[in-house]
Amino acid sequence: MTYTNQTISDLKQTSPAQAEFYQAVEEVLNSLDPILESNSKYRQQAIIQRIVEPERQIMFRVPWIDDNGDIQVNKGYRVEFNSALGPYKGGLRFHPSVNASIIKFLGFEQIFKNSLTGLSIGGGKGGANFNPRGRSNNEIMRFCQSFMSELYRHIGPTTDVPAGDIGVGAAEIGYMFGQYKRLTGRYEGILTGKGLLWGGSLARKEATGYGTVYFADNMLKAREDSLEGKTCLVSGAGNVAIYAMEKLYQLGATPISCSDSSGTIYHPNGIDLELVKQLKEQQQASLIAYIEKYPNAKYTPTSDYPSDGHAVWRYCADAAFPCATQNELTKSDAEELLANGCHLVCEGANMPSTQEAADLFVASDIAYGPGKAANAGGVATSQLEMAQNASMQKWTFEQVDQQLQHIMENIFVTANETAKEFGQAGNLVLGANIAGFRRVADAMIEQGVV
Ligand code: NDP
Ligand code: 2IT
Repeated sequence: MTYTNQTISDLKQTSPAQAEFYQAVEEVLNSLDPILESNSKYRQQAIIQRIVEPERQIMFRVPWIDDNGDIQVNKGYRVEFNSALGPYKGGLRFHPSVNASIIKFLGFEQIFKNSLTGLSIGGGKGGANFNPRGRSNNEIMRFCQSFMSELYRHIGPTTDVPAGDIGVGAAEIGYMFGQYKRLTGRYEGILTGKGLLWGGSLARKEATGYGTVYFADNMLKAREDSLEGKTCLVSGAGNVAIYAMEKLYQLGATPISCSDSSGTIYHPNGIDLELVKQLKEQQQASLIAYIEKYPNAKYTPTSDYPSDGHAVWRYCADAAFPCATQNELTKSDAEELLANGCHLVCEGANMPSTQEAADLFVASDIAYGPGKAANAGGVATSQLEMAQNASMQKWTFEQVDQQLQHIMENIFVTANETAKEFGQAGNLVLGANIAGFRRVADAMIEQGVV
């Protein structure tokens, strides 16, 4: 049995029913053969067995009272996965699908992503199976306060610093920050993605989407190409998708699709980004409202599509930017994209491509930027927010954006050079996984068996 199969088989015994977590582990381990073979210390030090096991997993009850006066109970999570490189860092997701498997897959990815940034941040992730959709502002506030009433004892500016993810934006971060401050009496940088009036960093909101597009730009530059004039399919219509579309327009490309959980908009003239911002950032409305203003744009409800495919990937375009959620791009979607001439896929979301879809992209000669490299701009800018908080400084938008561009270029160069070093030029999945792994694993070894 290969060590990958052995590890997955062991995890299935000790952590049953965690499909997304096994998928993320398998993808990383499949890349590590060359480095494990060329360097025996990683096996001697049992790095694989250690790295797949979180340092600590916190699961807790989140009771709260809804607007009808009824008691609701959700499950809360914080998985503190690896602190070899710094305090645990990673977002909080509020979505009804959240469970231990999803939080562990995200936390595991976060270890390697944070390592790739070159910054001093460990990996963690958390969240709750709370569905903010349809909840009043007061309900969301009460939920966030209850969530923080347990989480506060586990976090701190040098121990664990959560941020946003799906369903957690500036409003939720604000309510959680307020509750932490009330419980502890301390005004400190225990969350990132904070409001600009109270410790947030300029450009953090934009950072993940912008960073993903900077990564794509780097991939294309290395091929003596650019984003100028390219048509782009984007999925999602949340924080990452919106700011990916904004940067695409700034670099001369045209996003022609976006999507949400209920459907997909295809607008070959170019997505009206101001309208999407209005619908999603201000009104929390469905994208179906987009066609009231643009009757010529096409709207496909999610329910109209077969379960093995997604409408958003079925249009002709030069490039694709999955920015919604995990496993939103399947093998049949990947086949369709490749058949339609798409020559760049750059992942703003975490693990948006299924393993089979990712394998197809790697085997083709397109530019393929895996999420843990391409979407690292968000967490990297969170670290810039921590640096500003710790030094009591406030940097300009341009200062932060410059650093973000530099970090994304570095991540591309690191993944690209590492792929070459291990004889697989162009394979950024392998390059990102090995480079991310090597830095964490070496730090773990130097810190002893802890
Ligand atoms: P948001 O909550 O702002 O937006 C998520 C978007 O994806 C929404 O349009 C939502 O639709 C759609 N979506 C979410 N879940 C599903 C689902 N199960 N099926 C279909 N559509 C879905 O989240 P973000 O933009 O912050 O996150 C998007 C992705 O990017 C996630 O994978 C996240 O982990 C990743 N990411 C986020 C970072 C950040 O800084 N925020 C950093 C790095 C990665 P609807 O509007 O209908 O809910
Ligand atoms: O997946 C991610 O990298 C995030 N949701 C951002 C984490 C962070 O700490 O900014």
